[in-house]
Amino acid sequence: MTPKLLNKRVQPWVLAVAAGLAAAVCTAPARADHDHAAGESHAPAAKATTAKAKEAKPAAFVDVQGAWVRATVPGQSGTGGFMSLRSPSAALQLVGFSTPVAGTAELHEMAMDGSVMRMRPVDGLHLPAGQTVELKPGGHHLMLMALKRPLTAGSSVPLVLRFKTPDGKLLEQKVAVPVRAAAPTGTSAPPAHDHAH
Ligand SMILES: [Cu+2]
Repeated sequence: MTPKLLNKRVQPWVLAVAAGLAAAVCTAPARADHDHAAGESHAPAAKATTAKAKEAKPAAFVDVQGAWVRATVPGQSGTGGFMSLRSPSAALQLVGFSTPVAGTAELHEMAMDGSVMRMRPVDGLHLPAGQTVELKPGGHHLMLMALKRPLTAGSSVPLVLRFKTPDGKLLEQKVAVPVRAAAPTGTSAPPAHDHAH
C-alpha cells in the first residue's frame, strides 16, 4: 500500500476523531454497550444493530492484543500499560497515547544503567508492517502518571493510542484496556518491580 492510498483511506476518520475526541474521552468506557443482558426476545434487532455498528465503526489501524493496565495500590500515582501491537499492512510508529485517568502519559522503555534497571521516556516505537511488537513489564510500556483516581482490578481504562505514518500523518485509535493486578496468565512477564517512580 502506498502512503498516498493510506492517506486517502484514513483521513476522514482522523478528522472525525479530532472533532469527537474531547467528548469521547470523557464518557464511560466504550465497552459498556457490550454489557447488555442476554434477552433472546430482541436477538434479531441486536443482530441488525451489530451489523450497523460494524459498518459505522472506524477501522482499527493496529491489532491490539492482550492489553492491560496494572492496578494501583493506595498512594500510588503512576502505573504501566502493556499490550501487543501489530500493524497489518503499513509501517507505523506509536508516538504517544492519552487517557482521562492520567495527568501525564508517556511512552517508556526499560534499560540497564550500569547495574540498575531504569526507565526513560522515548519519542516513539516502530511497528514494522505485519510484525507484532510487545509492550511488556521490563520492556517498552505505556506510562500513566499523575493518576487522577486509583485504578482497581476489574475496571477498565479508556486509552487513545496515537500512531504516525511514514509521511507524518497522525492516526488515533481508541482502546478500552482492562485493569489487572498482574500480567494475564500465559505471558512471560517478570514480576512487577519496575514502576517505582
Ligand atoms: Cu515507566
